[in-house]
Amino acid sequence: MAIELPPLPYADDALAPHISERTISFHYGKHHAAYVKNLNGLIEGTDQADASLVDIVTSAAPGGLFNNAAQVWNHTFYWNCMTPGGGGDPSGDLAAAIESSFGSIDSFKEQFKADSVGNFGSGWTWLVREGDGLAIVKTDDADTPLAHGQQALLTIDVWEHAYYLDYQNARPAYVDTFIESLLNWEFVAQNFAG
Ligand code: MN3
Repeated sequence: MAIELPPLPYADDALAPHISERTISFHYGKHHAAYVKNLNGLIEGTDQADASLVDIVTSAAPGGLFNNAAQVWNHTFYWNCMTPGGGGDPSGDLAAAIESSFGSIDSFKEQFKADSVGNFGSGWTWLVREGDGLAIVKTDDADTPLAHGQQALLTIDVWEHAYYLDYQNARPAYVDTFIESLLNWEFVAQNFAG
């Protein structure tokens, strides 16, 4: 059974003006779709043909199979980390865990922004569960916490294709907008509770 491109959790234009329909059409419709297509080409006729996406990501050696599988998983997770009318602050147990690990919600946001802006080249910045607490980690290229036994709670895609059409080289403005206007804290809370 082939790996499928999951539908977006909102309409193509739902994140505008922060992330335009044009960015979504390339990022989801071209980049994400291409990772799915490439992955299916790589597993077709192999003993991985019926494997789950998570099994492929966690078992693949470094290389094309891992890169395409991880990028499929990372992007699906990323789309869910945003929602129209997002932003604001977390609440409940998640808020308490963030305050415990980072001092305050604002400190978390500052560190997440600094790490996202400072992630050199193409990659991802994540909030993950680590031991009894939470941590911010950066990954390069297609790499993903899933491959390192860490539970992802939140991510931002900082590859240029995620923001170049809307923000050009102004990655800090994209990261600010992600945190202030798009971040889906409800999804983060579900992951935290799961
Ligand atoms: Mn991307």
